[in-house]
This record gives sequence, structure tokens and C-alpha cells, in this order.
Amino acid sequence: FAPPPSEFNFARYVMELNASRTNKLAYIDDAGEYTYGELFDRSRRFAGLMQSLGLHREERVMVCLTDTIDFPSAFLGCLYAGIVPVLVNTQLTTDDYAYMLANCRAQAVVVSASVLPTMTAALSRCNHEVKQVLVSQPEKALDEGILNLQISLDTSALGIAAITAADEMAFWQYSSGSTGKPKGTVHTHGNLYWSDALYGKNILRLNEDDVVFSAARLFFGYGLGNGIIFPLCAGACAVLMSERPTPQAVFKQLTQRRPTIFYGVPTLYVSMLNSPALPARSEVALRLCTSAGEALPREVGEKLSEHFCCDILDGIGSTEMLHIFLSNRNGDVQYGTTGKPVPGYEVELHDEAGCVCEAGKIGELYVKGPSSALMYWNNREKSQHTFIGEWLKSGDKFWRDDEGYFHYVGRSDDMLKVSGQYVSPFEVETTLMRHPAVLEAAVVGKQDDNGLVKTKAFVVLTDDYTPNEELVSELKNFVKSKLAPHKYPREIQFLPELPKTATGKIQRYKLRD
Ligand code: 3SK
Repeated sequence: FAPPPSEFNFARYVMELNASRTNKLAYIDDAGEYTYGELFDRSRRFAGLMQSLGLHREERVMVCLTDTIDFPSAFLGCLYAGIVPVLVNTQLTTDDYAYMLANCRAQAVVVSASVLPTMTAALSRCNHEVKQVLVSQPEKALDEGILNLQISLDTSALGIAAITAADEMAFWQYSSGSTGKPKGTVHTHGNLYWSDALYGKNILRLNEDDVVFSAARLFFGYGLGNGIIFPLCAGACAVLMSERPTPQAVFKQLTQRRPTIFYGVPTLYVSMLNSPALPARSEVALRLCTSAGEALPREVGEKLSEHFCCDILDGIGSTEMLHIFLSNRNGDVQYGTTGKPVPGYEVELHDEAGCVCEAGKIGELYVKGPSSALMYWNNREKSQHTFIGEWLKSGDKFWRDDEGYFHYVGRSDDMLKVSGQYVSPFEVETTLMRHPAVLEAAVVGKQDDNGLVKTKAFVVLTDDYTPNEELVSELKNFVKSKLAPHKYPREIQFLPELPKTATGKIQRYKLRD
């Protein structure tokens, strides 16, 4: 792929790409349908609104929106004006928002009505600079001084386009590590171009006839690529859903909107497979599914692909790399693996001495590619630890087989060493999940009376089983019969559900505590 020109604005780029698609559908959300013409008109008005409120280039706007047409309009509108949207999770606490508002020094906040009370509390707590709060789809009258986004857009003039550089700061996302405060991850206009060129075009091969639907929300890097970057670069149509992506809600979209591509996460796929309402192949129009966020267990991938007669592409990305850089390919899927490097990215595994690992050896994953973030905002120490020259240290452990497929072992900080040997929580969890009693499992390290680390499993049972001591022994024996003896969980605790992030990742650190 040719690099983007040095003068490059992603919003203007997609507007030009879709100039002949004025009447083609770009989005379908819970409230209606929007053509490319309407999307770009809303985006330009959003840019005009920000400019009329006195926002300048490079200033930040916090975007805290659920998945409706307002999200892509605000995102593209900011980019068009050279203003920097800071995309934040809609399910955070007052403390989180207060920290982020102060950290990014947002001059305006665009927020969904459902998040307004939490955001208002955060705004009153921090010593902020916010000039204006705008609310998307309010259901009741707003306090004086707060603007209704739709009404403001209706009366706003079209904004003035900014001439930006490909390497210029375009938007931020917050990356949450297992410890410490969230880190403002700064991405460029060029990064948006590259993640589409390398993954959207080469791996998904999206075209204008595709209809895509992402269970991962737009504020998450995975969702942003799925629902904005890739469909807009292909002239495709994206379905947006505001409510939580439960299996029922997802089935409704799959059967009624009939997307050709569905982007899911492993925990959702597990629940979908366990639901009696799982639609038949004939009821859906899928040509491809993707999975990210955490590794997709082999059995889950195989069962789902058999059911829907299409490939499920498991891959891994990161907030820092913007989207997926290691992935299975359509027609070349090894279930239970994360596939091979996406062409355009280089991936290496490093051992503890920093040397590149040979096949079969577990190592720390490093990735190099053109969509890598610039830095973490105001955090030199963490930036230097993660962005190492041209390489990015991902914090994940993998091994590579002789055919070049990468096998996920776990987060570097979730890895356990039991009896001097590595134990991958993921391997024990997926083994447990092969037992019919186990819906989900999470494995952590727990010190025994001698201070030695042993594995402990937290298990959510399927509907047909109830917790009892016999089942504990049965599950331990089941793992012992499948894995090396040091790997079976010495302790098993049953839970009604596992603690998870908004994007479905198991929060093992909460279980460790
Ligand atoms: O978690 C992932 O695998 C991921 C994928 C795409 C973009 C962002 C992330 C964190």
C-alpha cells in the first residue's frame, strides 16, 4: 500500500472516497437509517458546532457516546476540524471520568443521556476547563447551559476543514493496564489509514455490499475499526446498536439486519452457542465473523464456524496498535491459534534475555507496524517502557508453531509459574470449558500455606449443573487427565458470573484480590 500523503485528514479522506455514494446507506441505528450524504452533512455540522463554540485545532473533546449515529458524526466532525476526540467508555465511574477530564483537558464533552449524571458528577469534582457539555438524545429537559446535540446540529453551519498532517494527533483512546491509571493513547490520522489498509482491506476484504455489525462498542479500539474505519473506507453499511450486546439482542440484529460480517468477542460467542435461540444458518447472511479481546477457545471457534458455515477469524490487537495485527485468514484458519502476522506488521517473540525465540518457545510479543500510537499522554515512563524504538511491547505471551501460527499463552502479568514451570491460565480455562458442566472459567495464582503459587479456578456452571464437592473432584480429575499434572487447579470456587470489563475481558486481578 502507498502511504497516505503527508497532508492527510482521515475524515476528508473518507468523504472523498464516498463522494459518489451520497444516497447509499452508511449507518443503521436503533432510530433510523442514514445515507453517506446525511452522515457527512452531520459530521460537517458537528465540526461547525465545535468551531462556533470556540474550540481550536488540537484541543480535545471528550466523546462519551453509546453506539448511535451521533458517534461517527462526532468522531468525523472533530477530525474534519482538526479537533481531537477522546473516546471514552460509557460504563466508567465518576472517578474515572474526573481523572480523564483533567488528564486530557477536554474543552467540551459530548455525552449520551444515560451517562450524563455520572459525567456531571465528574465535572463538578475536577478542576476542569470544559466550556460546553452537549447531550446526545436526552429524554428530558436539560439544565440551563447544557446543549441538546441534535438541536444544536440542526442550526449549525458547516465547519471549515482543517489541513492536517498524516502524522498529526487525530484522536485518543484510554488504555487500561492491569495496574495504575488509564493511559491516554495518542493516535494519528495516518494510523486510521494504515489499520484499514492492512487489516480492513487485506484480511476482511470489505466491499460496498457488506453490512457489518460489531458487538464491540465504538469507543473500544476493536469496535472503532469494525464500525467506523473499515466500513467507511469500503463504502459499506454498518449497523449500530445502543443496548448491551446480549445473545438475544445480537440474534435480533443477525436475523433482521442480516449483516454479512459480525465482529464478536469470545465470551459472547460462548453465550450465543449456549443459547437455545441461536439462529439457524438459513436465518442469517454471514460470510465472516471475527473475534478479539481475548483468545478464542478452539472448540468455540470450531462449533460456531460449523453452525454458521463461515470462518471465525480470531486475532489480537491493542489500543496502542489501534486494531488487529495478528490474525487468522479467511480460508486459512487454525482454530485455537491467533493466526499469523497481518502483512505490513512484524511480530517477534522475545525470551527473558531479550533474544528472539525459536519456534515452540514461549516469549513476550513485540510488534512493529505503521498504525502504532505516538505515545501515552503526559506519561514518559510508561511510554518508554511500551514504545521501544519502532517496536511496541504488547504485554502478551505467545509461542509460534513450525507452520508460523501464533498460540496465545496469556497476558505477561497473568502468567503463573507453578513448580518452576509456566502455567497459562488460558490453557487451564479452556480445558475446564471442555467439560459440559463449565460455561466459563477464570484461573489465577494463589499462594498456598508455604507461599508457593498454585492455581485456583473460578467456574461458572451451565444451567444443568449445581455446585457440589463431587463436581469439584470431577473437574480437577478432568483437567489432570488432559494437562500436565502441575497444571490442574488445586482449588475450585463456583461463581454465578465472572467479573469482566465493558468489552468482555475477564478481570483476573479482581479474582486474585
Ligand atoms: O483486544 C484486542 O484484541 C483489540 C483488538 C483490536 C483493537 C483493540 C484491541 C484492544
